[in-house]
Amino acid sequence: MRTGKIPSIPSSEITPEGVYLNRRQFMKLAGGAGAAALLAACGVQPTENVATPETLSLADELGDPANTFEQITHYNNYYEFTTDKEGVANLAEDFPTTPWQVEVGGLVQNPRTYDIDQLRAFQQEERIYRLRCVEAWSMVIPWTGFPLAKLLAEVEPMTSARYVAFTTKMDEEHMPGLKSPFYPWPYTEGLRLDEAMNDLALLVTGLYGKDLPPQDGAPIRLAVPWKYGFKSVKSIVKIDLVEEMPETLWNTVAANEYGFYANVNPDVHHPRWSQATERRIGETKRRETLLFNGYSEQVSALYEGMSLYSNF
Ligand SMILES: Nc1nc2c(c(=O)[nH]1)N[C@H]1C(S)=C(S)[C@@H](COP(=O)(O)O)O[C@H]1N2
Ligand SMILES: [Mo]
Repeated sequence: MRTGKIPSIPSSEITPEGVYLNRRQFMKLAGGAGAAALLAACGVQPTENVATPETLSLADELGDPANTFEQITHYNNYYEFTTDKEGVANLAEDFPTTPWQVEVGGLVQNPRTYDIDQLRAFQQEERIYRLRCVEAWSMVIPWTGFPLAKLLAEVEPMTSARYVAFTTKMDEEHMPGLKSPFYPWPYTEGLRLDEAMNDLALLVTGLYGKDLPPQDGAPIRLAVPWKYGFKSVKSIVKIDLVEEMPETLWNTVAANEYGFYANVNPDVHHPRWSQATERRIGETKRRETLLFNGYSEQVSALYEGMSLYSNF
C-alpha cells in the first residue's frame, strides 16, 4: 500500500470551478470518446472519476482522482437539514454563516472565543483526503483548512484534558431537520486528545479552493480522514477540552452501531452491513475498504495495544 506524505497543493494549482467545468465540458466535446476508448483499452472502466487532463493535478496520494465539485456538494449527510442526501444543497442554500464564532474552552489555560475570520487567519493548506462514510460510500475531497493541533496549541490544554468535544450549530429557523425528534440535538462528536493532535485532523474552511459551501459544513467543519465520516462534524460552534469521553449524537442513538472511535476498518462490520468494501461516488465497481481508510502509517501508533474490535 502506498502511504507516505500527504501532498499539499497550492491554491494556485487548483482549477477554479468555472474553468474546471468549462474545460470538462470542452473535454467531453473534444476528446471524451477517444479518451474513454483509450482507457477501456487499458482495462480501466471509464467512469465519472477517471483522471482526465483537467483533474490530473487533483488526486489523493494513492493516485485516485478527486470527486467533482458537483458530487461533493450534492451528495451530503447533514441531518440538521434533511436525511435526503440530494436535498441538502437546496435546503442549506440560505444558511447564514456570518457572523460566526467558535468558543474554545474547558480544560485549557487560555479559553478563547474565535471569530470565523480569526480562524481563517491561521495558515491554510490544501489537503486531498478520502472521506469514507459508515454507510459504505466514499469520496476524494480537496479541502482547505488547518490542523486542529494548531488551534489546540493556542488555547493550551491542561494536563487533565484527555478528550476534545465538538458541538455544532442549532439554528431552528434555518435547519428544518432539527424538528426530527429521533436525534438528540445538537450534533456532537469527540476525539481523544492525542487523535485531535494528529496532523491529519483538519479544521476545514474551504473546498476546491473556495469557501466551504453550507451543505459541506460552512463556515467551519472537521475532517478526520481515518475515521468514518460522521466524526467529521460540520458547522462547529464550540470545542471543549474535557477529562471524560464525551457523549456523541450517533453513539447516543445507537451505541452498538456507532462506537466512539469509529476508525475505518474493513474487518469490523456494522451490525447491519459489511464494511469490507465501499462504493466510490462516481464509480460502478466496488472498492476494497482500507484499514484506517489508507492512513495507517500516520495513525496506527495511536491505537497500539488497543483492541480495534472492542474499541470500534
Ligand atoms: N453537523 C453535522 N455534521 C455532520 C453530519 C451531520 O448530519 N451533521 N453528517 C456526518 C456524516 S454521516 C458524513 S458522511 C459527513 C459528510 O460530509 P459531506 O456531506 O461534506 O460529504 O458529514 C458528517 N458531519
Ligand atoms: Mo456518514
